[in-house]
This record gives sequence, structure tokens and C-alpha cells, in this order.
Amino acid sequence: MKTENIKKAYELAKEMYAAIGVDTDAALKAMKQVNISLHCWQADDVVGFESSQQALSGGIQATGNYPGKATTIAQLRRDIEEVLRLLPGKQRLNLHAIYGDFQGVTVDRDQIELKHFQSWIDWAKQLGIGIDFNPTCFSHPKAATGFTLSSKEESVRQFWVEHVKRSRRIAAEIGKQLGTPCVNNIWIPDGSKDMPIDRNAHRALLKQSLDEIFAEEFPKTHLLDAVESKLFGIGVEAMTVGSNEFYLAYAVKNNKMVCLDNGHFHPTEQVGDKISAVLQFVDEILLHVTRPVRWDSDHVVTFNDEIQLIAQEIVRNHYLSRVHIGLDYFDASINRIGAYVTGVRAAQLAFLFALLEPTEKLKALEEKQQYFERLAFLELLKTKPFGAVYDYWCMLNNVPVAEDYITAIQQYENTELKKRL
Ligand code: RNT
Ligand code: ZN
Repeated sequence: MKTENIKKAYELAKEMYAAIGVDTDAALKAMKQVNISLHCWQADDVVGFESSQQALSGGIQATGNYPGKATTIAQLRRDIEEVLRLLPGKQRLNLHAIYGDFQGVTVDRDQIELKHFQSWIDWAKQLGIGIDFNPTCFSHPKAATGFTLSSKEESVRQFWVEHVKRSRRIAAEIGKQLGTPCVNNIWIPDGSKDMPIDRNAHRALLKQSLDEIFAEEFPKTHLLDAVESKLFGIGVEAMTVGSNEFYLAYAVKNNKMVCLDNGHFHPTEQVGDKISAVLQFVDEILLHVTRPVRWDSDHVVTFNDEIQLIAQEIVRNHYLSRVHIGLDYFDASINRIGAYVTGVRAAQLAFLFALLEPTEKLKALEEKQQYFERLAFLELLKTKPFGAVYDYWCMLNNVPVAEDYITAIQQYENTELKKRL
């Protein structure tokens, strides 16, 4: 796209938004607060770099076989650097424990240390980005029974408690070194395929494990803890130990963050609706933004109603500083760099769209019970030129505008990804 046209389109858009009381420059300024955490696991289909790699387990699945996935740390870093070059705004990296720099040495999960992640910290420091972290409680022989932190086998439970404790220590050190708090998110696959008799014991064990894990305290400037609930996974259909009620209650009682993954609820429930409910009772929350198609399929995020409501609820209530935004999808059927950039851009677009809403005007209509006018405005906003504002933002950030990013990814595929065949 020609620079001159991008500018022209923006000027026109600016006037059209000004006519309904929206300041496009202010919206772009506010986009600085939208820092999306890039999940490292889209680059390699959740495989990681342990020396003895296990098949993906825990009821999650990456389907597809598109060539070019990252198989080394160097490749994964190159991929993320490419993704960052194609995105406006500032991002973070979200690491799973299995992505440590293990140098070919076998390091079991209860043995991980800061040294296995130091090269990631140094890399992030050079790029000027923050890192978030996750213990990996799946794809491991000790998770084979389907229970980890809630296991009735004490040695198994202790193994995972140790892993998560170490993860928190590493995360806190990451946050300290990078000068931005590291969000450590605990998700476990625990549950059962068929109707269990003793749900209660597993939930009591999970509570006990979390209490043991969180006994060690870290400054909030280094570490922020989150717990992620789920409705069901593949092969874990009848009962999930860490359900929404379990973690919500735990988080409220212990002032932890809940992680709301929008693939983890009944399809008619909206995570956008949950944000203002949960934030009455906890300081901050974490989001895993994804696109569930009929189940928790983790498709690439697109600009759909669900993500729009999530962004609107955050922006309308000035919650940007209390919500951490992470992505969580793994599509192995398309170019993985394309999957990242398309998903992040869709999420950014949703936030920009929300920032370009005349919220006070709509609220006033609502208070006067002018519901037709409210509905009409919401419909009209859908055809306002927010794409022109996004394009202009890309231009200001010196990243490819509109379809130019497709060409850039095709080039990267030809020069880099094809070498991996
Ligand atoms: C699984 C959870 C969890 C994982 C990542 C890889 O259903 O969403 O967040 O996707 O930890
Ligand atoms: Zn998730």
C-alpha cells in the first residue's frame, strides 16, 4: 500500500470518528497498553526441547502437518523474531517449562533450574521484551494416569509439586532480571474420562498441592501467579479436577489471578461476560485468547464476536492495567508464522475496535433506555473505517501494512522454513 494512501485513508477515518466523538489518535496511544504475550508453543506444535520428547498428552491436540516447524531453540527464536518484525506494538513471550535450553542433557521436570532458561532471558533482554512462564504438567510418563497435582500417588503428586515450585522460582527470577513481572500460569490436565466416584479427594489434593506451592512468597514486581480452569479435554470428558468453580474460589480466597481461556467453557458462555464479574473480587486476571471451533480446538484467533466482547469489556471498564493478555492456540495445518501474526493482529484489531467506540455516548443512551439507538450505533460502528486506523498504526510502527504482511511471510517461508524440510 502506498504511504500516501494510508495517510489519506487515516485522515478521513479520523474525521468520521471525530463526528461521533471518538479521538483516533488517543485510541492509537492507548494501544501501547495492549501487550500480547506470544505463546512459544505455536511455533512447534507444543513439542519443546527436552532431550526425551514425549507425545503431546493431557487432552490437548495440535492437528496438521504443515512443513517448517521449529525443531531447535535457534529456529524457534528466529521465528519469534520474525513474528515480532511483522507486528505493531509491543509483545511478550510466553514460555513453557519444556522449552528450556537443556543443551541435549536429560533434565527431568523436577530438576529444572534458572540456568536452563538464562539464555532465554538474555535473548529477551536484547529484544527488550518480557517473558511469562508455565510449568508443563503434561506430555510426561508421570502424567500418564491423568493426574498430576491431584494424584493420589503421593510420590507422583510430590514430583509435580516440585516441578511447579521450581517453575515459580524460575519465573520470579525472569521477572526480576527483565524488570517486568513474569506471569506464571498453572494449568494441569487432571481429570477422568469416565464417571469418577471420588471427585472430592482429587480436589482436596489439588488444594493441598497449591497451598504447598504458594507457600513460598515472591514480590509481585517479579512474579504473578495464575491458575487456569477447564471444562473438559480429549479423553478427560467426565470430570476435570481444576474446574472453573475450583480455581475461581481458590483465586478469590488467596488473591491469585484466574486465567480465563475462552476455549474452556461451554460454547454458549462468553469469557467477555466473565471479566467484570471476576474483577470485582481479584486484582488482576490472565486471558488465554483462542478460537474454539465446536470444542477447545485452539484455532488461530480471528476478529470474531467473542474476541470483540472480551476487548470491549476490558476497554469500556478501563481494565487494561488489570488484565494480562496471552494467546493460546496451536494450529499445525498452516504456516505457523502466519498463524501467529494473523492471530495477534486479530486480537489487536479487537482492542482497537473497542477503543474506537464512543462508550460514554452509548452508556448515556442505555441510561435513558434508548435501546434502539444503542443497537443502531453498535451496528454502525461495525462499518466504520477502523481498518484504516489499524493500517496507519502499522505504518507508524514500520511494519508491513495490510496484505503486505502475507508477502513477508511467504518470503520467510521460502528463505527459512523450506530449509527445514
Ligand atoms: C490447555 C490449556 C493450556 C495449554 C497450554 C499449552 O487446555 O489451555 O493453557 O494450552 O498450557
Ligand atoms: Zn489455555
